[in-house]
Amino acid sequence: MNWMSLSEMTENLSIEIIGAMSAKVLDETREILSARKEAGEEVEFEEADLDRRVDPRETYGSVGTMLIVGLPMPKQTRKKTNDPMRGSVSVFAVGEDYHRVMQRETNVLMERLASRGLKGQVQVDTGPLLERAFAQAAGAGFQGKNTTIIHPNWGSMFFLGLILLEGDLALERELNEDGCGTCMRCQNACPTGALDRPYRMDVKRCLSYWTQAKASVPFWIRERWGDRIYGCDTCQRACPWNRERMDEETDSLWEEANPELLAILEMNKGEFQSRFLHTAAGWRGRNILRRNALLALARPECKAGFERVVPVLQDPSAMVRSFAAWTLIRMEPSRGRTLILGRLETEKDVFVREEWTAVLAWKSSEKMTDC
Ligand code: B12
Ligand code: SF4
Ligand code: SF4
Repeated sequence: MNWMSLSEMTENLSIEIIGAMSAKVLDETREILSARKEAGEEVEFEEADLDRRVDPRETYGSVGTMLIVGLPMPKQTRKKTNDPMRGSVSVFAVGEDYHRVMQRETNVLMERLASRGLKGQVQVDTGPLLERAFAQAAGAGFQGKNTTIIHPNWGSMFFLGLILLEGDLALERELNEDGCGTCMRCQNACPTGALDRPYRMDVKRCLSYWTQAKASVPFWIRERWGDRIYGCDTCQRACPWNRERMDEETDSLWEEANPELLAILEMNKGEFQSRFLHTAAGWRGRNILRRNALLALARPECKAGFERVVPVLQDPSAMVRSFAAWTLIRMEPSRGRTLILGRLETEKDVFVREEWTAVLAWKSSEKMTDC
């Protein structure tokens, strides 16, 4: 089968086959991963076994050919509202969860491939293989300085999936050249310095990571949180390759992408399920999104919400309760401090007491420290 007949197999689907290569181990990438591991730069969402991340046969057995599929993210207006009481959900997490869309579409593709006698398996996001590294190796795009894979038609606004076929079809695509040149827009736009070194990301400085992490969020990260509810698009919005995908006039997903912060904070389990469970923003659970709403509300311009945050000091979740002090003090420093000092006397949970005490002692720092 040649490249032409292969790419026709996604007719009438939203996915496209954007790269292909004979299966191989990515030795250079393994070295990079090993150096990151030694430097303690890994995070909990990453596969710990390095061989499984760079060797397709470690997990998927007999693999001869790797196809890279791309699914474009929804095109939408990202014209921000001036309303400070609304937050932002990243483009990748609005609409139907991409894992589901990709699964549905790749199932159809797999059936079509099977009708030509080809057998294989699919990986989308949650598998061990490093999708961006294979996408680059297979010529599906180039890796930008913000570390995303950039495709000539979609910029970086697309999801990746891998199809691991038995048998070597000897399909190779030309490697895409680096398309960044002297540009540094993403690096300059990143609010936390996570892209200080081009083509590398310091994950523990990345706000997208912190919107998903369950650990306590460092104060200097909280200060740079902005209005984020889930994910971060800043280094992608800054990228000239994404200009077209960001300029649409209509947006059916606007409400979902710009939710009212207090509504997220106050949502019950049923509301969480109907609002988020079908999206990619739901997997960390309701309280992580409520915590993120607290961090997004922690700005003086949100002080109209002060009275509605006060009851959260008695929330059943100690984690959520612990963050409410930060929000109230950032909204209205003097009123917030007096309130928290009073509540400290009756708060029983040691973890919450420690968090509130640290917030009371906190002084604004411009310095970005290690996490
Ligand atoms: C864990 C994870 C995250 C983590 C950590 C990401 C990271 N950099 O490590 C967090 C939560 C932060 C995250 C954020 C995002 N993610 Co994510 N994430 C993943 C996941 C599950 C694994 C990635 C991983 O293990 N990374 C580890 C590092 C080592 O990989 P890497 O950054 O690609 O590293 C390469 C280069 O940076 C470079 N490099 C790294 N260190 C060094 C050091 C030296 C010396 C050198 C020379 C080079 C170098 O070489 C590496 C190999 O090519 C993948 C899916 C998958 N299974 O692969 C999705 C994935 C990468 N994420 C994706 C998306 C969409 C995002 C977000 C855009 C979501 C958002 N809007 O918030 C952001 C991206 C922000 C950004 N600028 O990259 C897409 C990327 C699509 C694309 N077009 O590129 C993927 C592929 C999911 C998918 N199936 O579509 N993600
Ligand atoms: S996703 Fe946000 S915080 Fe992370 S590297 Fe990009 S701009 Fe920086
Ligand atoms: S903003 Fe510029 S440097 Fe960053 S990924 Fe895009 S083209 Fe490359």
